[in-house]
Amino acid sequence: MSTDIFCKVIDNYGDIGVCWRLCKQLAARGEVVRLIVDDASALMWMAPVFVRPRLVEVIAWHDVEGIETPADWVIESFGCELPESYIVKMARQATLGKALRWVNLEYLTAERYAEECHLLPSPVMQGMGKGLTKTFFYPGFTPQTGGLLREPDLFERQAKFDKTAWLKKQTIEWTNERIISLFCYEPAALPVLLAELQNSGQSTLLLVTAGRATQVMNALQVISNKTLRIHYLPYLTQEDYDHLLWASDFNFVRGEDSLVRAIWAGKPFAWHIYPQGDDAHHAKLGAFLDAYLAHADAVTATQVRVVHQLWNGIIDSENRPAGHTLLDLHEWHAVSFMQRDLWADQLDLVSQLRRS
Ligand code: TRH
Repeated sequence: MSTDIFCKVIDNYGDIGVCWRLCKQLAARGEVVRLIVDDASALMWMAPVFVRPRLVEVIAWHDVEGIETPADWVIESFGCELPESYIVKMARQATLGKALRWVNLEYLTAERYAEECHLLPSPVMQGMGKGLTKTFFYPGFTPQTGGLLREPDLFERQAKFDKTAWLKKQTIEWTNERIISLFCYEPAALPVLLAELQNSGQSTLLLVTAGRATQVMNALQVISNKTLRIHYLPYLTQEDYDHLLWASDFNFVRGEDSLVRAIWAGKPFAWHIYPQGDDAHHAKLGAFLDAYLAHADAVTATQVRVVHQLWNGIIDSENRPAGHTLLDLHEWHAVSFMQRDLWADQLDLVSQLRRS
């Protein structure tokens, strides 16, 4: 089985992050995988050459002409639009009788339309690809969707994870404080969070990820004090980013891929959703919270919703309901734990893809 995955990097790391995870999981099944990407620079830290699975070949988008025969499976990620020359080759293969699967992998959402549109075929009626059929694949949180990316050995690795040893290897000094990881855009409520942490009765080690989270912290000129120690991280490999989530007691995540990884970590987390111009992300966030909090008690559900509204700038700190802090973790832990197990019972994305 061979697969070509096409990826265009819009901004940030989600597009290439998801595609790379998909590449790794297909390669781990013994399949031959090519990633055709317009900007592979993030792979330098996300997947340095020494940790790359050997079966994934990374091809620059402008070198796509060099591909003579399209793979058995062609995955167009997030509507990135395949190069015409490649579509011509797909059409030629199809006329020679090759059974070729063309899948458009969509963004993850808990909104209803993911169930409605998952696996809808879209026959190409004109142009170079006339006669071919593209199938829409929607990842999601219910059995009626394409599921979530999850490696078969994920929980086994998690159970063996040694937090102390990992922190030491990363040269992170840890004196048993609560650990919080921070991966975010520019959340309006960040100063509120930092003030809460600085004035809290509990010591915290804040691990700040490289890139925008570090920049926003630098702009605020935050300095460590007795209760809040701040440690700035370099860019981590995807494996080590997972380890960071497992080592932390609370995770701030953003975009879609780190959200899924935070779910699998089974710890409480707050999601900074990728903002869209027309506020379409408000409905997306609401749909996710409905799913995540489906089994939570009313008090915890309200608390988690308020935190997400604050963190995503939907309400501002002055207007937050009385008694709500950003980090009251007690019951939240149980919610994450239970929901992780429920979602882990569903078939993972790669298995669903191969059955589709
Ligand atoms: O970077 P993101 O904000 O990506 C976004 C979203 O996916 C958004 O929906 C999309 O439209 C936009 O990109 C273009 O967040 P996300 O999705 O969590 O991707 C981050 C990836 O980076 C994820 O695979 C984890 C990885 N990562 C590392 O490997 N090492 C690191 O040190 C960090 C901080 C992240």
